[in-house]
Amino acid sequence: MTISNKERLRRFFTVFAGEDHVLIPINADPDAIASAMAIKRLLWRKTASVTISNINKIERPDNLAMIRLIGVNMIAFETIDLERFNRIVMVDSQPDHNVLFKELKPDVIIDHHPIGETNQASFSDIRPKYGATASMLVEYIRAADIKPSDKLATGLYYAIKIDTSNFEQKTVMEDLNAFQFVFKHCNIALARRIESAEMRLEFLKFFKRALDERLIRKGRAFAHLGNIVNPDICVQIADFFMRIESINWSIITGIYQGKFIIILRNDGTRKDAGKIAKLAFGKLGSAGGHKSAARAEIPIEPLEQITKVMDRMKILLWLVQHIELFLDNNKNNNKK
Ligand SMILES: [Mn+2]
Repeated sequence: MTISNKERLRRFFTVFAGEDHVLIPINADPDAIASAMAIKRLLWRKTASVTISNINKIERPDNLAMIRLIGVNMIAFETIDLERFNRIVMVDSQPDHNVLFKELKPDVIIDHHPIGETNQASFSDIRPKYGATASMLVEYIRAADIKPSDKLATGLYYAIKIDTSNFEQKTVMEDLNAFQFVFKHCNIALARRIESAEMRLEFLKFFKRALDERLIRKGRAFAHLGNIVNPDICVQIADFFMRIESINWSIITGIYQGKFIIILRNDGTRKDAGKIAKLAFGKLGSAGGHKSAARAEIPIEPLEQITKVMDRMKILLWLVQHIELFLDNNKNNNKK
């Protein structure tokens, strides 16, 4: 039994009355943020107030840029007085996704994750085949004959791109249709700015360290960043070295939450980063990946038996010696 988008929208609206104060608690990522914005737009002038509240601390640079550039107003969940609200709308999540959500009794759930425990929401629209909740919300916006503002459209555009990994992951025709619609209304310059905001100011000192302390041997770039604030920085620096024409491998490490993080990248020609990571580090910790990108994580404790983990130069030299065995081996095998 399928229902039309107009009928869905009608049922959604029946949940709300003019005096309602609506709370949208989200686990803030682009899909949840854009979906919450769409709900706010749908309920504009239909309820007394709509408040978006993030349960998580937002750290990813692109998410921060999205919030700032699109102008999303969000209130941290811990400062929210739940008594003030008589309606709860959950988007891109279900109550069993989070302990904080479990306490809430949502009146509306709109989500694309697999259907969890039976929920008591008076309106529930869960379509797991969709790549993004934002695509579902685009259908509501269209059914309501709303022309989205360029900021809302840009948010939805970015959400669909992120959740489908540029349509490389789970995507249905409906996602493409939704994308095509928001594309017409979005501000591409704004979207580009959000997408390119991958760096945080405090990352720059790690770039400096990587450039100062890098080792380059046989077209392979190595750098150890020491204690890092976020493993993303290793990924960014590894990708950065791969942009140098003469570099064909880049292996960047750092220490994060008691683990030695190793990020491997290569130029994708007759190389297998995932295999190298498993061979070199699989016995010491966890390792895996694809042909051109891989990652390994080794607990610090066993590593301390092998080398001086806190001595940046020592651990870098250990890493280079250790992995070169496998890299050189792999090279010879491929030549045969
Ligand atoms: Mn999502």
